[in-house]
Amino acid sequence: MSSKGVTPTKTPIITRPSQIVTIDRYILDQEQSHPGASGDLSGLLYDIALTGKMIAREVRKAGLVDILGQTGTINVQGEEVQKLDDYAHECFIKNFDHSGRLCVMASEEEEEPIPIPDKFECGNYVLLFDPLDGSSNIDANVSIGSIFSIYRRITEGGGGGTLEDLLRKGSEQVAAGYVLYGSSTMLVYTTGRGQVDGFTLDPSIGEFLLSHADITIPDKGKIYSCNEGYRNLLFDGTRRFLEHLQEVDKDSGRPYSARYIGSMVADVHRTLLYGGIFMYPGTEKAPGGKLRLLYEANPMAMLIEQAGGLASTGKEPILELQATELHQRVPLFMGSKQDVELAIEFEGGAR
Ligand code: P6P
Repeated sequence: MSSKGVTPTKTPIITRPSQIVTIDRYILDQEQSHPGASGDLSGLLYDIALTGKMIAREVRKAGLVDILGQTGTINVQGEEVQKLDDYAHECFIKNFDHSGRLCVMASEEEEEPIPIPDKFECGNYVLLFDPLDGSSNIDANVSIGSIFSIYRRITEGGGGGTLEDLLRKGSEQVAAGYVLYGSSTMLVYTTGRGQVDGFTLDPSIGEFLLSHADITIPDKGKIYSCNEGYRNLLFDGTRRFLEHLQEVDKDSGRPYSARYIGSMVADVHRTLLYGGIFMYPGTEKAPGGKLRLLYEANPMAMLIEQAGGLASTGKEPILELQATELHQRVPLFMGSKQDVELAIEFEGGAR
């Protein structure tokens, strides 16, 4: 039984709407179903859509203009910053810093919190974002994405927000989602209430149109997604879980297929639609894993669980972790409920 109280059939349940619904219309309808809504969250979601369109425009022409290649700078993760990374990072900041809806921001690309400039009003929300995840794939024309996570502020006083507003539990998110720059540009987001919806950009009119209403992840999949190059660095439980998925057993649908793009937004998007499990486990070299709790794990975990799946560190629910550092990393297993529950059994030594 998924978290929505229904047991999805084996094929992904993607309700393709018959009528044309723009994201602006959809956001407005959602707001009207919340009596007393201030409209601030709607405004933030409109700005996410705008930011996604601006970044999509540059990504689409990346191969044609000198926007490829390195900037020669290194980000807080010690990774080479790509020019498109820079552009995407600036897009988020410039589109949100004057909205009057945020009290503070944080970017996966920047060490410290990003304050709202004194000349602008502060608001009641907090935005964390990974401006262009998977950017090492840019030059290979592989799908990449932007990830966002929104909380209500917890500090009082109306002025600028603090680290306290940023270091949160994923379960406190009020909205989360991603923009996938793939064969088409898609915006997928949730504001909770068991609803995840996908919008596809029609570049000819510059509108995100509802294309995947009420996405529900299958209870069990047949795909696993993991970088098996690290097999010899994996802990025993993880290695045995992979071996279990690779055994031949028709009744339980094994062996699973392996799919790994190496771009989290693309791998999670496929998992959301087709089911199965995406995992970036801890290894002997990096026991805490690689992916960041606040910018990647929490928003993706909210989406997966709102679509009826499960997201775990292998030992505990990702959404229940209290963040203690802005860029902390976390091992993660997320996807179809049955597949993640099985992974947890192996991680915990029960199998
Ligand atoms: P690896 C991309 O660099 C990223 O942050 C995620 O998008 C992706 O899932 C992961 O790292 C890939 O890491 O170690 O498999 O190359």
